Amino acid sequence: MNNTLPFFILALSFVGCGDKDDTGAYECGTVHEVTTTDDNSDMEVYMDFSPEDLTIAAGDCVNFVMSDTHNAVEVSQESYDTLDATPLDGGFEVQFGETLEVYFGEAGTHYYVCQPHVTMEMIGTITVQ
Ligand SMILES: [Cu+2]
Repeated sequence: MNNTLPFFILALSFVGCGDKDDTGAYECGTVHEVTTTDDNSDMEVYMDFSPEDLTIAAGDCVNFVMSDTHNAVEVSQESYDTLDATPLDGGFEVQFGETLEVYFGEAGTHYYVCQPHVTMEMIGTITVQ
């Protein structure tokens, strides 16, 4: 078992500017979860993040659990509004089949999309209060 890998993943995952503990890692307040499904028997469910819109407190984390056919890529509000999948510079990116905990340290709204399904309105928001 390679013990350094989880720390490597954590180091890559934080996009906010929050408090660091002694090890240099961010400490999450509440950890929320956003999931997707690969079961396309109900396309309404398949084409959605669950939950689609999430409100959290500053300092919380969101654990994105992406199934194999979806990703979650942060975009600008303009891209979100126009169903455009261009990644936001410095934004978070959760790859297909990846589980990634993302830290949100500051108030604001983050917009993200599933790139292959953005035109089917597979989009979501994280509102940090
Ligand atoms: Cu998708």
